[in-house]
Amino acid sequence: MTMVNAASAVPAPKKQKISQFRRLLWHVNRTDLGWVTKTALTGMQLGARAKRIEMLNTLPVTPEWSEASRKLSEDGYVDVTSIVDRNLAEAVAGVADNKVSRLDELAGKQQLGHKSFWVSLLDEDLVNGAFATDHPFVRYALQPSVLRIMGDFMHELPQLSDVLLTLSRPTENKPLSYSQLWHLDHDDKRVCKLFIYLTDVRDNKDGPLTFIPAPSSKSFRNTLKSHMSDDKVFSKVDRSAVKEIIAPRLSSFIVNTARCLHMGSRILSDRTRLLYTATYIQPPRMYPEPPARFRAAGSLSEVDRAVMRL
Ligand SMILES: O=C(O)CCC(=O)C(=O)O
Repeated sequence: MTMVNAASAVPAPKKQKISQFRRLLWHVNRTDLGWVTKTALTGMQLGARAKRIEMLNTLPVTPEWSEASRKLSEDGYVDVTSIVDRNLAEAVAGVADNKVSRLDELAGKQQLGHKSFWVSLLDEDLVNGAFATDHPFVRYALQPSVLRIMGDFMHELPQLSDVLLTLSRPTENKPLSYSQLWHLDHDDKRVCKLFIYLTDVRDNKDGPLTFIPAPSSKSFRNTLKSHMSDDKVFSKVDRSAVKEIIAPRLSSFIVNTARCLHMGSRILSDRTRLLYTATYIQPPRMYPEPPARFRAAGSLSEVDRAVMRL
């Protein structure tokens, strides 16, 4: 008698095979093998890359910014509080404070997604999901110092992917989830985030952004598991490697979140934490471009347009 395996008797539909292939590619791209994909994509757009290098070189440079870029490359993070434009940071904080003062009204309108401990407060500023380029959140992300520091690290003008305001609140006795667990960002192969604390982060009850510098995070680079518990992480890395960013309101820092294992928003008691985040990647993007996140308003330089793909 011939036995036929039910699974092999019916051929898998073509579509299913494609999606399995995509899933596999997605996993592979998260590991160091993803550099093969990235290099191939970059190779197909060498002209665009040359132009982005040229544009990076038109930006001003100072010894302090070069040192910050060196630190970002070596350690995976750098404090830029003394480098960034304080007035722009104040403008970001002004927008954020206004949103928080209307929290109940805004939270009521929002459809809370899976990250119920994060309330996104900027929805009302978007038109078709896009920010105007003269919005303080966008202007902060376009500062020449930031573009230069990140660009020197990426060896070309970075691409601004998103800007975000998040209010983190206590999750009481719920198990830790999503960004409260240790993870690497896999938006692309090179991802850096620019943060501003918009409330004081005085101790660990305020849920500081917490990370492990790039050299000590190395052993997690090819881990397929996306979010990890403390136990899992500390079975491989000594706790002394951990950096908690305890810093006052308007502190600003850049973290290479693709290379530094990180987590945060573990808010305790009655605390809340307000955080600005701008996400940058090294182009060309590995995955299909999402819908436009920025819409032109006011005058824009060639560099600004290239950074936002406008
Ligand atoms: O809430 C936090 O501090 C973590 C943020 C985070 O994981 C991220 O922006 O990738």
